[in-house]
Amino acid sequence: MVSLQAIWRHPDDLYPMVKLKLAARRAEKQIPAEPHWAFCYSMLHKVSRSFALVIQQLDTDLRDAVCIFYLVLRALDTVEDDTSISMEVKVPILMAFHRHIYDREWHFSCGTKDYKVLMDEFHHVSTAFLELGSGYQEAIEDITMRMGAGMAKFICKEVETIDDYDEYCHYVAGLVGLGLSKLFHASGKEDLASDALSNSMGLFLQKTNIIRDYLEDINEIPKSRMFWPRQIWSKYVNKLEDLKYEENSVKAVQCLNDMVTNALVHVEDCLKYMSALRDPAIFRFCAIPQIMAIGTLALCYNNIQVFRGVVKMRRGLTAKVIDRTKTMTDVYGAFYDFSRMLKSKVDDADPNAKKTKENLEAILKICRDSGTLSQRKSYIIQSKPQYNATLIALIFIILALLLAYLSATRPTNI
Ligand code: D61
Ligand code: MG
Repeated sequence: MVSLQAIWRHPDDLYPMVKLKLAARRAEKQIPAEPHWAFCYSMLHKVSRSFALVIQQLDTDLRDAVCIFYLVLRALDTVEDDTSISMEVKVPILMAFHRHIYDREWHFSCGTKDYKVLMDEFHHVSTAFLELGSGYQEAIEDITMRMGAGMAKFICKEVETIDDYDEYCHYVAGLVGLGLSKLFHASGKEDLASDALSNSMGLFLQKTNIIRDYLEDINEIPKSRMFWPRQIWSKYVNKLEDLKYEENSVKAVQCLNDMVTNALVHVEDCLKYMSALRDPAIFRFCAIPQIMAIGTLALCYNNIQVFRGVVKMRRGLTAKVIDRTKTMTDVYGAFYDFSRMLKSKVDDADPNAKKTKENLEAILKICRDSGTLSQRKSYIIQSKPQYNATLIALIFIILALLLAYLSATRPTNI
């Protein structure tokens, strides 16, 4: 639940949050009638972290393909992530997964909670997959095959170098970018984007996740999962887990800032990719997660909390991003705002300060050169709340309703 205090601090979050809540409720009600599609869409809402909402607003046939693409890869990832399956069992499943999606009889039980339901009832996903157009099916099969092989390779191998890190992120997220570009092209709505730009879209999102999820991944039971490359963390500590101990706070934050600086390299490609999109729904689908990522990086940079608990963007700020992202002007504006916020956090004593500032300057320049910055409403998070007329009116309406409700339910023992 959102607290009254949060609304009081950021009153202009309220309207986009209510709007988002209503849109989410509407989306959940629009579950199709056929049981396999009903299963797929209700599963999408349960297992996707934030992607369900953006997938839901695509047009019908592309939406079905992206929904199945998501569920197939989420199932593959559930196999990868289940640390209780032995290597001997896991590797052959990952390698053959692209063939299992054609087989309505196949299933493999693993994962927990909603993920377990997805795996146990996977036949609904295969049934829906078999109803997609062949262009969509081929793209999904190809990416599933390559991702499965890549995940298998990293089951027996640690992320040592920055090249390993880029390679692992290519398998689990860059390939999603390549697959989505193929699906967009197959829908007839977009030109085919280059593999390099599509890959960067995935790398930027995945690296942001890996940075933000340090603590969750290191504390994973029965075995911690480590994706931060040794080539980076070994400059600061002897063991990756040492970053979470209080005595290493200074080193931990420096290492974190190094990781953020590395992720920022992909922004230029991402902006290029998004600027070439034509369809408004596809554009929003791509742009919203990217803006959330740069916002998350701005929040994580120089922030020791990454090693202590969960660092996430405010729900209200997320709602605002979803509400305001419509055109490339909005994207340049958001990247500009969050990059400036990040730049203001750079301390000259940080070992990578110069590199970080260079990367940020390059992003700020692209945004400025777009010539569109003056047309937008700034995201820069106001330090003092502004109580406008709408809010005051709203408070009066709520008070009036409350009063009416109370007087109607009051016992009438006069
Ligand atoms: C445009 C729009 C969305 C895009 C894109 C371009 C390019 C790439 C991506 C989305 C993928 C970004 C993945 C970032 C989140 N990372 C994960 O979920 C990790 O799992 C990776 C393997 C499964 C990928 C499944 C996926 C994700 C998003 C999709 C999609 C498929 C299909 C369509 C649309 C979006 C991560 O998961 C666990 C966690 O986040 O805690 C992991 O295991 O590392
Ligand atoms: Mg995984």
